[in-house]
Amino acid sequence: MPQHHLRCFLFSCLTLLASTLFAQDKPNVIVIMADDLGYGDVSCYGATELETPNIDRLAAEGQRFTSGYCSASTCTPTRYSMLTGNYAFRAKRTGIAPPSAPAIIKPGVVTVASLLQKAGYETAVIGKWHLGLGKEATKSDPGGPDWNGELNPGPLEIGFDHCFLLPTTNDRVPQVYVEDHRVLNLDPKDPLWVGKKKPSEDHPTGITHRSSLKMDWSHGHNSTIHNGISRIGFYTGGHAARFRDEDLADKWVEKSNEFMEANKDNPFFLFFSSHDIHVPRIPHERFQGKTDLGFRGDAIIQLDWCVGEIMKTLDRLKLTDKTLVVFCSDNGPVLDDGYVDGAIEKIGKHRAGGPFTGGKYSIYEGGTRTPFITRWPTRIKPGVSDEMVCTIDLPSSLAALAGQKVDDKDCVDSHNVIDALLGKPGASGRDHLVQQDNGTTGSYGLRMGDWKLQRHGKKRARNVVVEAKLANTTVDEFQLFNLAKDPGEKENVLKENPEVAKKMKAKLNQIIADGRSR
Ligand code: NG6
Ligand code: CA
Repeated sequence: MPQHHLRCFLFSCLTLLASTLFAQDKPNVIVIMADDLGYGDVSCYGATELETPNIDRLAAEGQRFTSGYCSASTCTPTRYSMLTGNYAFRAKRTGIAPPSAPAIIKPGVVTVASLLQKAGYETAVIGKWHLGLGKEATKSDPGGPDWNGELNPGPLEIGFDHCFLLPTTNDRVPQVYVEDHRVLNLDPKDPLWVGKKKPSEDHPTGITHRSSLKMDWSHGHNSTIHNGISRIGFYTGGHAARFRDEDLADKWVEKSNEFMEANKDNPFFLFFSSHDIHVPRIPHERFQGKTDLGFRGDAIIQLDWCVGEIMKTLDRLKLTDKTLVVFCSDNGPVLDDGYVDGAIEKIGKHRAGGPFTGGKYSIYEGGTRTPFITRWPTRIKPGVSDEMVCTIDLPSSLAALAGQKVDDKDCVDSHNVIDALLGKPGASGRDHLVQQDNGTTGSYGLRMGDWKLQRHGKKRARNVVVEAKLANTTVDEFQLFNLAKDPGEKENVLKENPEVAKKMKAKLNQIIADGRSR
């Protein structure tokens, strides 16, 4: 072999070796996203009426953030932003998705999953999706999910190698699992039909068969009945494919264990998308009655169990030291979200939003400030961080961790806060964050340092805590709060601080108008 060929050959070998070593150096990443879990719902964030030992252990071994946020106070927009790194208010139809919504994130859009996939990770989402499946509607085709055929596009078209899903959210039809592009266990002789209108005069619903329900509804949620619970939307067929609500958490853990085991020798990214503690709250029988808070509290215990099982699997596979775990929520708490499950009656001393006002659907802090924990034993020194971080920052931050460059045109609101997430001394989080609700009211929050500006599109604030209950109130269009002195956003100090208010109003307008904030 001529000498320069030999040199070339040796150089290629070294590069290959280096990239293999580097790939092994990349930590696994698990994002555990809870559903509707409030700041005060777990014991390491101050809950006293129940105990969450596994989530507490995660916090004790990692960083617990006191200013950890999701970007919206409902599910679909937070999940859209967590994956794409773009504020949901910039895109149409990113509000709560109906059962038959087409895929909201279009194929090829850069996501946290595609960035990590490009960095050599095996990627999976397991659990609740609620970001639509299937094609866009056209004149001749209604679009949306083809339940009996290919459910495409979906997660596999935006960077996930595998998915095992609850397609929407469990108070919406249908109660089936979707694995990759298909409904699991579907019998072609019993096709699945999903629609908005009652399929026949005698189709049993939550209205016609109310007395047969195992959990009554309080608003909405009165269409097709499955497993004794009436839902939003109608469906028929697909009986062999239907699951029991009680078994969801076990299934997410089972599938996650399979995925981690299969990928124990290569870097993986797992988005563990829990359905707990969203309604209908139907924890497995073994968790029912575990708390005095009713099924809402019991569902928190079930969520904590899931976290414990994932940690056990990491320990067993000797992956704990090689894995960054991020624990977060998709929006703040709600008590009655459509079913009569005792959440209000049994609340007692429990404060789901911790010291904050507002919850799900709200731009008060309680709507988006949620538990947020990072753990990676070999890299993160245990502690508590007051730095501001948000689920929308995961694409840029995790890309940086995996050595991937994020193009300027992508993830336009995702800040690289990886050093803050890893708890590095002196590292800062974001200096501003826009908080949105479901995106339908024109209401926004803007936090900058200790200041919080609220802009209420319709001068109505939803789900504000009054005497531990969540209620709607009428508010001024603009309000300003000093969170350092008044974390509960009780005293509007806008009149006393006109300059701060002016600056923040301008900043909010600018972030919206610029189309980007990174
Ligand atoms: C609301 C539902 C609520 C819940 C929410 C979505 C009614 C009256 N309310 O429209 O029960 O399903 O949508 O929650 O139907 S989320 O966490 O998935 O965003
Ligand atoms: Ca939610």
